[in-house]
Amino acid sequence: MKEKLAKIKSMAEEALGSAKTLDTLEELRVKFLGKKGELTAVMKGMGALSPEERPKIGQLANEVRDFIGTALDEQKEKLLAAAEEQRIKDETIDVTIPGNRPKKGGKHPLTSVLDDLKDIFIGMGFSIVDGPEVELDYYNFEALNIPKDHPARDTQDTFYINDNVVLRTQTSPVQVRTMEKQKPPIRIISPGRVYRSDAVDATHSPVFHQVEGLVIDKGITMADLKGTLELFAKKLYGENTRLRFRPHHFPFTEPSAEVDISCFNCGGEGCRICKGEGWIEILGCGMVHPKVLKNCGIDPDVYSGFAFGIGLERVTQFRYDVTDMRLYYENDVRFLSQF
Ligand code: 2U9
Repeated sequence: MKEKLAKIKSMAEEALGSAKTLDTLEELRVKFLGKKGELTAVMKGMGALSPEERPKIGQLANEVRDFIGTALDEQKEKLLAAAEEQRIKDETIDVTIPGNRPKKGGKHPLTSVLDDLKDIFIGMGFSIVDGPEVELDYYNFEALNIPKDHPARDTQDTFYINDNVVLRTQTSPVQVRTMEKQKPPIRIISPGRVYRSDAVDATHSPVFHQVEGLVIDKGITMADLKGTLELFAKKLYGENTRLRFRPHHFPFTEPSAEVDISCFNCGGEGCRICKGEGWIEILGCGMVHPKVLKNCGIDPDVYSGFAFGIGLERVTQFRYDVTDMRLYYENDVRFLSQF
């Protein structure tokens, strides 16, 4: 039995010394010290020993059990220490490696041009006014002298929420609401989203953006309209820009005009950008119709005013040479990162 115990001790010593994981250590504990382990088997056999031998072998067995227990603890400590050392090594930070540069965001081209437009008009004393995109038929059409049978009112052109409510087709209702609330002088621009029932292609979108302007005061004439728009165009497209007013018709202005700028690319010679015309149409405008003033509670015998409407997508197209409107809305970073 002595030999058996000595063998268990030397086997355990060797096996524990070479154990590489905590799982292996646990297996060895069960193998040597467990209920069905080798040492227990020896102790169970002690009943067959003589009374003189029993305490000696008993003491020896205890010594072997303590030895194995201590060896298990020591090996466990060693493994834990080695694991900790490895972890610290793995977590070492190389502070000399360059960091990951975060990608910088930027303004959407429409936002960028809108910000420029706002700056220009704020510089001329205009305020910026917001309003609802879901609008009453009255503010979008009726108050603006757009008659019941006007094609713009057709469901083919306008999104109807119900008989009296539409998605605004222009930002003009914002001006109507302002005139109802505020006495002249009024000098405002109303930028924002507008909706028309158009199919998507390179030049149409059911959602686009307008910047409309309105000036109302005593003695406002078409000279004020021309002067204001000329200053605006020169600031946006350069000092050499010339304007051309062509007669037009809008129900809410009289007289009305469409405005072209001399081509900023060729100066009027004719090129790809102006399609050989030398002129580029950028906005519509006119003197506010007396009926519209009256509808908004302003006496047309005392006050007069002018209004204009600018398509933001169109102005941006000429600023950045964007040839397809869809690019504005697809959020492709390859497009957006160019601005
Ligand atoms: C009130 C009175 C008059 C706003 C105006 C235009 C001319 C115009 C177009 C520009 C390109 C629409 O986005 S577009 O297709 N707009 O030509 N807009 S005058 O006239 C008003 C507005 C409000 C009370």
